[in-house]
Amino acid sequence: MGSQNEEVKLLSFVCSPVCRRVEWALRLKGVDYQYIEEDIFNKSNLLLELNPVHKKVPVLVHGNKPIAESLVILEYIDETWKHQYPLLPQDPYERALTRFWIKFADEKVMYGGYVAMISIGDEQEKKVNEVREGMEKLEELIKGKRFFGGDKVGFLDIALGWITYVLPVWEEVGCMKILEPQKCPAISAWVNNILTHPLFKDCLPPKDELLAYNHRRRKQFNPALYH
Ligand SMILES: N[C@@H](CCC(=O)N[C@@H](CS)C(=O)NCC(=O)O)C(=O)O
Repeated sequence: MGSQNEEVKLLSFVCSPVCRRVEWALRLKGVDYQYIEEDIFNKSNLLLELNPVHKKVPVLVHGNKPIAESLVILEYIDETWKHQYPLLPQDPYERALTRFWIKFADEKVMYGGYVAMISIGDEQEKKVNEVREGMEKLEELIKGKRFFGGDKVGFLDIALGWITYVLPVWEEVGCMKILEPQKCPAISAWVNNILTHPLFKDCLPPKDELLAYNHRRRKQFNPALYH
């Protein structure tokens, strides 16, 4: 088993919400790490060596062991530095529920939101409606709580944190509205709780870079919109 004291490196990309969640987890646990920015349009040999299957960031390297896939990395971090700020609930059923909602949120809400941003017309409208429905399910989950983790930030808050700062950029770039404060007042309050929390507010990507990157993605799929 790896020692907690071995060196930690994170191959990351500033605009990636799945990389950002790993940084938040490391910071919450108080783990020192070396940040390595990757150019995802011109991938380094290091990335291709460390994540030969998907060739994507994030990759966490602990000692000499690489780990890919952000949610797998988050669980690894939680298990390795288990006494420092546990992220997943201790009860197996609560843990299973947390994993269920993370999977739902990643597949339906995050991926759906991204697809909506790069889509246009009827296709975009259909996607926006699907993602809004997903958001309403998350609204039920957080009603009456400050954070998804209860009184303090937990695994779900880290996994869903992208909603607080990337979603508004996707909405702006895609000319769409997904998070409706009247329909999702608890999520809207949570967004504010996250954005004023010291962990998150000091570790967010610059908005201009997020806008530029996401416009670049939308343009790739709809070049005519950018003439
Ligand atoms: N399911 C993966 C998604 C990773 C992913 O899509 N990373 C993007 C950055 S947001 C990437 O490396 N893209 C490069 C590419 O698609 O070639 C995770 O959660 O880690």
